[in-house]
Order: sequence, then C-alpha cells, then structure tokens
Amino acid sequence: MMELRVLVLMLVVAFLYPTCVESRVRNYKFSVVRKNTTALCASKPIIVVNGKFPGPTLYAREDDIVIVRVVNHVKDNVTIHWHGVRQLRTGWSDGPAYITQCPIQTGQSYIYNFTLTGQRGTLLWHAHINWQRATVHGAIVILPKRGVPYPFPKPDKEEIIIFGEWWKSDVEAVINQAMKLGQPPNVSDAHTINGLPGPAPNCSSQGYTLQVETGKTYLLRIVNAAVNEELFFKIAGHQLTIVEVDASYTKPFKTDTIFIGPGQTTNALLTADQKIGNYLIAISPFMDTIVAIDNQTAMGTLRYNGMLAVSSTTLTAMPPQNATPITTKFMDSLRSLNSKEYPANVPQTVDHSLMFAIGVAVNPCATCVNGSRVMADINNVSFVMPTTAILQAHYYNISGVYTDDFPANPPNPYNYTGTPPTSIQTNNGTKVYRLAYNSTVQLVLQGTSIIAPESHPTHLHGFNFYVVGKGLGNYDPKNDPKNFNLVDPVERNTISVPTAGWTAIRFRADNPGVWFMHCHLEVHTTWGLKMAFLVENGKGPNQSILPPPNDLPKC
Ligand SMILES: *[C@@H]1O[C@H](CO)[C@@H](O)[C@H](O)[C@H]1NC(C)=O
Ligand SMILES: *[C@@H]1O[C@H](CO)[C@@H](O)[C@H](O)[C@H]1NC(C)=O
Ligand SMILES: *[C@@H]1O[C@H](CO)[C@@H](O)[C@H](O)[C@H]1NC(C)=O
Ligand SMILES: *[C@@H]1O[C@H](CO)[C@@H](O)[C@H](O)[C@H]1NC(C)=O
Ligand SMILES: *[C@@H]1O[C@H](CO)[C@@H](O)[C@H](O)[C@H]1NC(C)=O
Ligand SMILES: *[C@@H]1O[C@H](CO)[C@@H](O)[C@H](O)[C@H]1NC(C)=O
Ligand SMILES: *[C@@H]1O[C@H](CO)[C@@H](O)[C@H](O)[C@H]1NC(C)=O
Ligand SMILES: *[C@@H]1O[C@H](CO)[C@@H](O)[C@H](O)[C@H]1NC(C)=O
Ligand SMILES: *[C@@H]1O[C@H](CO)[C@@H](O)[C@H](O)[C@H]1NC(C)=O
Ligand SMILES: *[C@@H]1O[C@H](CO)[C@@H](O)[C@H](O)[C@H]1NC(C)=O
Ligand SMILES: *[C@@H]1O[C@H](CO)[C@@H](O)[C@H](O)[C@H]1NC(C)=O
Ligand SMILES: *[C@@H]1O[C@H](CO)[C@@H](O)[C@H](O)[C@H]1NC(C)=O
Ligand SMILES: [Cu+2]
Repeated sequence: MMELRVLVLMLVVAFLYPTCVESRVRNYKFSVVRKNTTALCASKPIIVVNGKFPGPTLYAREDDIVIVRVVNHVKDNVTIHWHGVRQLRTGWSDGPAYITQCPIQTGQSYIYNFTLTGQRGTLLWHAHINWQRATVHGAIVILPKRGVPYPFPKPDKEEIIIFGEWWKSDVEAVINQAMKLGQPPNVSDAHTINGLPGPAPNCSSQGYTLQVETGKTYLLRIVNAAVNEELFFKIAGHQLTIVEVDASYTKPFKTDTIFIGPGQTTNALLTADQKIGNYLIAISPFMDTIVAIDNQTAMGTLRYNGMLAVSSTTLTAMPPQNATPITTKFMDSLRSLNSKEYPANVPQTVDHSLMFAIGVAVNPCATCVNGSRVMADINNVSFVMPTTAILQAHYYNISGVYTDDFPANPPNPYNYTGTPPTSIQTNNGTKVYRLAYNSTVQLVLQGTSIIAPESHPTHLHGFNFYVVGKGLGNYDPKNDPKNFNLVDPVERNTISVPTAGWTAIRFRADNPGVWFMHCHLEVHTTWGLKMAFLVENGKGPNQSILPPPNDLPKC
C-alpha cells in the first residue's frame, strides 16, 4: 500500500517535472585529510580527500550545478582545481592558488560552485597548490543531458582508470630539496593505476584488476593525474577505440597504445573479444630526450570472468621510452567529431596572433649547488607567484599585484630549436596578457632547446582550444599556417607541445576572468613555466564575471 502511494507520488512528480526540466544541483563534501597509505610496501602519510586515494569521483550531467564544500583538516594550505571545467563567469571556483583565489587555510572551508555548460565526458579535479596534486586528485564524469545518447555505441559498463606517480618520500620534501639545491627533483619511485603500482623492485605490491565478461564493451574513462610524466597505456591483445579526449567527442579511431599527458583525459571503448584469459594492463613513461624520469612500468590485469588470478597472463611489450613516432601517430589521429550536434567552432579569423617560446633555462643562485639553478619560462619571463590572488586584484582594482605587459612574442628571437643564445638566463615577473571579451587568439607554443629540449603538456584554464597545427623545429609564420586544420581539429584543454617543435592553438576569449596557462609537468610550473590571460568583461548582460562568493578565502 505504502509502496503504491510512493509510486503514484513519483509518477505525479515525473508529470509535474517533465524531462525538459533538467538542471540539477549536485552536492559534494570534500574533507581534506592526512592519512597513512601503503602503495610501495611501506606506510606513509599522504594528503587525500575523504580518506581515498585516488579521491572520490564527481558525477554530474551536462547543465548540472555542482556544489563542492571543501574543508581543510590538514596543516598545509589547500585549493582544488576542476581541470577542464570552463567555469563560465565563475573564475572564483577555478582553484589555482594565488591566480583565482587565496588558499583554504587549516580549519577553513570554501564552497566551489559552478555549472557544467557545453561539456560532456571525463575530466579530473586536483589540488592546485605546490605539489599537493600528487595525491589530491580524482575523476569528474560529466554524463550527457538526460535522454541524449553518446555518439557511439552504448557501452555495457564504464570504468574509471586514473594514473599517478608515487614517491616514497613526502612530495613537498622532494620539490623543496630540489629548489634549495637548484637541481631537478628526484623522480618518482613508481607509477600507479588507480592507486596501485603492481610488482615493483623489492615489493610485490598489488596491481589494479579490471574484470570483464566475454563479448561486453567497456567505456574506459582514462585520466593521467601523474605529476611530471607523459605516459603510454596498453592492454595486451586488445585494441582500444578512442571516442573522446578532454570532455570533447572525437572521430573514433582504433589504436593499441594511448599516449596521455598529465592533465589529459581519454575515453576509449574496449571490447572483451579475445580468448578468455588474463591480459597485462600497463603504463610506462615517454621521454625522448636526456631528462631523467621514473622508468618503472606499472602493471595491472584485464581478467575475463572465469579466469583465476594464478593463471598465466598474456604480456605485451611497452613502447620504448623514446617512442616519438607513437606519440606523433596518436596525436595526429585525433580529430573533433565535428557533427551537426557537436560542431567544431574553430575561430576562422584571429585578433591576437601570439607566439610563446617555452622551455627551461639556468639562472645564477649563490646558495645553490653549482652556483646556478634550473628555471623555466615563457617568452623569457619566469612567472613569480603573487601573494594576493590576481583575480581579486583585477576585480577590486588592487594595484601592484601584477602588470599586464606579458610579451606577445619572444622579446629576443633566436633559433629556438638550435644553438641557445649566449645568455640562457631569464627575466621574471607577475605579468598577464590582456584580452578583450570575445576576441580570438592564435597562440603558437614554441618549444626551446636550452639545456635539453623536452615535450611540454601545456594546459589552459577557462577555455577549450583547437589544435590547428604542429611541427618540428621552428614555427614558420609564412608557410606553416597554409597547413592548418581549421575544419575539424581536436578540441582540448591540455596539449603536448612536441620536443624541439611547436603547436598552434586557437580559442575565443568568451570567458571573462583571469586564466592560468602552464606546463602540466609540475616541475616546470614550479620553475616558472606559467602565465595568465586576463579576459575583460564584455558589455552585454551575461558577459561579466560574477561577484565573488562571501566565503572566498583571504590571504
Ligand atoms: C602513520 O604511520 C607512521 C609510521 O609508519 C606513524 O608514526 C604515524 O603515527 C601514523 N599516523 C597515523 C595518522 O596513523
Ligand atoms: C551558487 O551560485 C549561484 C549563482 O551565483 C547562487 O545562486 C547559489 O546560491 C550558489 N550556491 C551556493 C551553495 O553557494
Ligand atoms: C633524493 O634522492 C637522493 C639520492 O637518492 C636522496 O639522497 C635524497 O634523500 C632524496 N630526497 C628526498 C626528499 O627524498
Ligand atoms: C652541477 O655540477 C656538476 C659537476 O660539475 C655537474 O655534473 C652537474 O650536471 C651540474 N648540475 C647542474 C644542475 O648544473
Ligand atoms: C632491494 O633489496 C636489496 C637487498 O636488500 C638491496 O640491495 C637493493 O638495493 C634493493 N633495491 C631497491 C631498488 O630498493
Ligand atoms: C631505469 O633507470 C635506472 C636509473 O637511471 C637504470 O639503472 C635502469 O637500468 C633503468 N631501467 C630500465 C628498465 O630502463
Ligand atoms: C574597478 O575599476 C573599474 C574601472 O575603473 C570600475 O568600473 C569598477 O567599479 C571598479 N571595481 C571596484 C570593485 O572598485
Ligand atoms: C636552427 O638550428 C637547427 C638545429 O641546429 C638547424 O638545423 C637550423 O638550420 C637552424 N635554423 C636557422 C634559421 O639557423
Ligand atoms: C632573458 O632575460 C635575461 C635577463 O634580462 C637576459 O639576460 C637574456 O638575454 C634574455 N634572453 C632572451 C632569450 O630574451
Ligand atoms: C627576479 O629577478 C630578480 C632580478 O634578477 C631577482 O633579484 C629576484 O630574486 C627574482 N625573483 C624571483 C622570485 O625569482
Ligand atoms: C563573438 O564574436 C562573434 C564573431 O565576431 C560573433 O558572431 C558573436 O556573436 C560574438 N559573441 C558575443 C557573445 O558577443
Ligand atoms: C597559507 O596561505 C596563507 C595566505 O596566503 C599564507 O599567509 C600562509 O603562509 C600559508 N601557509 C603555508 C603553510 O604555506
Ligand atoms: Cu614542461
């Protein structure tokens, strides 16, 4: 009787609220705590959200309002970034410390409040202060609007797979030591798949297992939350069909290897279409130059139902560390879906044509080991973090926090991928580049070869961009634009700029606020490979940044 009444009530409610009323509020509470965790056969205290490593998955639908109350129970300052979420007019909820907000201090809380507009797929959230994101991260799943199907066959099941890097030492101790010495930080001791490294030297640690049923199809929502490494991902004996990256649908294509940089996400379909068995799942690092990296392969198992854990596992060879051709092939295969429902709105004209030279450099340092310290920069500016958040300074007209003279081009052009200039020192400053509302930007990210060229997975906050071109060596402004793809380039928020090469991106500055752009190798960010765009308010009614929330943390 009772049940019937509930059913009738539900039907009435469903009638009163037809499916076109979709907007919903998703409430989450994130408690930031320190917890002892074992990954490499030894217990160590790490900072995590809600006691979990990786942290909780945030589920929502396109058009939902997401409310996350973050409470800081640790001694360290905390902020959380919703990586890839556009944050239209809600820059206060973006998260990078001292760019859009002051940190949430011990005992304090802050409510992140944003709407998911025009995006669906997988993203990630992570801490955005110091190196805290090594352990403070998790997935964001944005489902399509209710009743809207995926533009690919509906999978039987979905699985979240998050990659990480694990240090035996405390991560802040690792980077602090490196900064003091002026040298590169210690590489991690292991990679992890959903928090598990699998067998490691002197440690038979547990590995991740994906249980599958013959004939079924799985949507793998893959997130690279590593700190300093771009990775290869493979499943022995199986092909993967890529359908989406960075919460943008792509034209489907098949591959046996995924290349994924820190901050990037990839959705891939996997069909359990092989002989019943155990198959190796593995991640290994990509490095095509002389920079030291953690070369451990993390291992897990794809297990068909009916198989025993003790049975033998079909192995696969991982690509060599320096397998540049595999990264090129993967990146060149990515194209926007560009369908009627999901068009690629590539800006066809350009208001600001920018070129940023990005790379590492060396500055004098009297107290460092060699009398010098490794630095990084964009257009010869090593970004200096302010002590007041730039967005506040912009909103409240506080002067002296930043200047808006970030150079549009390298101040002293040289052969970026050839012989370094005589002075490999950098300048510094807290400089932003100012953009009018709705202006269009073409930005060429030019890798440099000072000390060692390296690929830089570069992340832009507040926007998706289209990757219209890329190449090796120096960008040629006369001839390279002739080959730009202005029809169906991939749309993303983080792009790997090839070693000793360049990448051209385009975006429309339709989101007022202050938006960080930086290399997502945390070591390069720490060294100064970062800057911010300041996008002015528009004149229209919904073209200004919203007022800051009352609980916005203070510095
Ligand atoms: C974590 O483990 C260390 C040593 O392994 C111990 O000293 C410490 O009390 C533990 N902390 C917590 C919160 O359990
Ligand atoms: C979230 O932001 C909206 C729009 O500014 C506001 O109406 C709402 O009260 C906020 N919710 C919370 C919980 O802060
Ligand atoms: C970094 O590695 C060196 C050499 O192995 C070691 O002596 C040092 O303690 C490590 N630093 C940290 C913070 O773990
Ligand atoms: C510091 O000097 C040593 C010895 O000359 C050299 O091997 C090392 O590469 C130098 N390190 C840096 C970061 O310059
Ligand atoms: C493994 O253990 C052996 C013996 O205790 C030791 O010599 C070796 O250095 C250890 N290897 C690693 C990578 O920790
Ligand atoms: C990994 O790097 C270490 C230190 O550079 C080296 O000794 C080892 O041979 C490398 N292992 C592999 C599998 O490349
Ligand atoms: C900041 O300055 C602008 C332009 O002068 C003005 O419109 C705005 O009201 C000022 N904002 C605050 C919070 O004072
Ligand atoms: C720049 O350096 C590269 C690598 O050394 C060289 O191949 C190229 O010719 C140089 N370009 C110019 C314009 O000098
Ligand atoms: C970068 O700035 C430093 C310090 O002002 C200067 O010495 C150096 O020549 C500049 N380098 C380039 C490539 O602009
Ligand atoms: C910025 O550059 C100046 C001049 O070289 C130097 O004194 C200062 O220490 C630098 N600041 C930072 C934060 O690196
Ligand atoms: C932005 O500019 C484009 C092209 O000039 C125009 O079509 C569009 O309406 C503008 N959008 C807004 C919100 O002003
Ligand atoms: C935390 O942030 C506040 C505000 O910026 C700052 O004053 C304080 O020094 C920071 N604390 C730590 C431990 O970094
Ligand atoms: Cu980098």
